[in-house]
Amino acid sequence: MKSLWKSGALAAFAAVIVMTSACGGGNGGGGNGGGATAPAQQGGGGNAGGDKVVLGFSQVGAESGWRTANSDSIKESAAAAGFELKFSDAQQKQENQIKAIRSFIQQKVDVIAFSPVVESGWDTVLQEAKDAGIPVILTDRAVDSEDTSLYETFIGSDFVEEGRRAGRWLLEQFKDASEPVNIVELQGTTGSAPAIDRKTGFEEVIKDNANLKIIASQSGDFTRAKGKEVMQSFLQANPDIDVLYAHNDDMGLGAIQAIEAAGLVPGKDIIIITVDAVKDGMTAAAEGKINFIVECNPLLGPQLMQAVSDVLAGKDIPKRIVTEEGTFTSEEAKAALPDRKY
Ligand code: GYE
Repeated sequence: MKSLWKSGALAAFAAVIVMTSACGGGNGGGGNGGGATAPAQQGGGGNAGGDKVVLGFSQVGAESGWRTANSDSIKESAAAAGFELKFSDAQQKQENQIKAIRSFIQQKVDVIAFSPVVESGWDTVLQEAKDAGIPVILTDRAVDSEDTSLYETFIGSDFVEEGRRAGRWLLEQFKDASEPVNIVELQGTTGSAPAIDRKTGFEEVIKDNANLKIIASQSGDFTRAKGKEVMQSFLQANPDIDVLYAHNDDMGLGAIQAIEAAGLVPGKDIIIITVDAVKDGMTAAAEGKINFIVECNPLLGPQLMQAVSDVLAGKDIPKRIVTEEGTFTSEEAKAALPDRKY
């Protein structure tokens, strides 16, 4: 099955090599520059002759600042690589992603890439892509399919490690605590890889100190509005919250509004840890409202385009490509903010 699509896509790939080298760029080239405006989406299917590589991409949605930066990176990098991008927004619904993937299969795109909103339930549609001879690349979020031959590679962060980073910082902050530290947790989208893994990694580390207790944990669906709403209910039910761990900046920013509305000072009365490190999160950290941010890099476009090229060229690529990232305290956020691209 593999060799079928590999040979079929070879001519298109040769064209790409010429185009990228003519631009003098390669994929890391000027894709994600700060003030650059996102290029217009490549249009619908004028390339039936196969002169360009056609990439179908099914995005999760537009739920957060991270997602916006991720979508921009993919659009910019596809344009820089000379690919025709068919971009589809699933509005956080798995059924929409499945529809989009089926439509890409029908359109006979060269490669399908997607960021799966949740981990489970992909085997059937992935098998359909495989049967059609179309390679699939996962970006950002993982699937739990046992048959890993259903996709070429998974490019994205190590979410368990992100959770551990959040936990390690907290453990260190409260290493001398002799009283219970009450933690509330805003989880990401239920069933999504980052929500599952960020919880797992965090819990794994904080269990070393029996005083660190998660007293409430609920999904805020990775959005600001839900983060605010759930934090309001946390505050009503629990008079004594010491720490908020939010699985992304946006939920943390929504929660900050709820904390301020309750007459409390975010970052002081309640210690706040988030994940992502997008501009709005970093700004809140620089202001001292968020105490610690674990970085999750959304700029996956260049790596994705490279993987598309490699797969079509028949190269063996690693089954897992992990994004490198760090962490920021308030002070570090202040220093990093002026150069932040997203
Ligand atoms: O952290 C969150 C977004 O899957 C890593 O999704 C991504 C997460 C990110 O909505 O802000």
